[in-house]
Amino acid sequence: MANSKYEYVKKFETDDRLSPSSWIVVRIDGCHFHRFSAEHAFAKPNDENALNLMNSCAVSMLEQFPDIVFAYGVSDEYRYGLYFMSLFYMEGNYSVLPKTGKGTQAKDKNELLFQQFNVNYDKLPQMFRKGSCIYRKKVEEVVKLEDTGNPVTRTRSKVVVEHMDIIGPKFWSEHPYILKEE
Ligand code: DGT
Ligand code: MG
Ligand code: MG
Ligand code: MG
Ligand code: MG
Repeated sequence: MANSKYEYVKKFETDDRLSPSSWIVVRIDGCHFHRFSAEHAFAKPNDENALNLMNSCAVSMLEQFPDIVFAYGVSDEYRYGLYFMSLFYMEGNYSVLPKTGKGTQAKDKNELLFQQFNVNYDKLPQMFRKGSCIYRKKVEEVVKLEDTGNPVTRTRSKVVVEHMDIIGPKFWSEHPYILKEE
């Protein structure tokens, strides 16, 4: 990013304190992943095995660290969303990013994808199109059957990997418990 046209993003970094109700998102990006993927002959533009491996790592992260409530992976990067923690409250840089991006010109990108890789975006697997989301899903589990045959269930949290749209409100209204503190 240094000395590139994305240098301007630095301007959004400040070392002021976070307001107490801010979410913390840690972004981890593969270093020189372009070179790494060439050296290891990764499939272009998406290598399914590599993405699955990154997803497995992210699942382990959620299993080990209860403070991570949501993870989103795309390309060589993963973002981990944490409940606000007093430990990080005092230090670190953060960016307050403008809410609207420059128009994404999805049509142009799809055209480029088709020309360069002969890939039809609409026919790609969901993982390549939407990225990967890791979160704790509430699932009903049958623990035993009563004498009458009625199942006794309990709600359990299971770390899952899904590839769905998280930009719209649908997912969030269906899973309100993700962003609520226990
Ligand atoms: P950086 O982050 O500044 O050290 O540089 P890079 O090379 O990691 O570049 P970045 O993070 O801006 O962009 C990710 C690069 O990794 C980009 O060149 C596309 C490549 N890449 C990501 N996922 C895949 C994949 O599944 N297969 C292949 N062949 N390349 C991938
Ligand atoms: Mg980069
Ligand atoms: Mg970089
Ligand atoms: Mg990278
Ligand atoms: Mg990247």
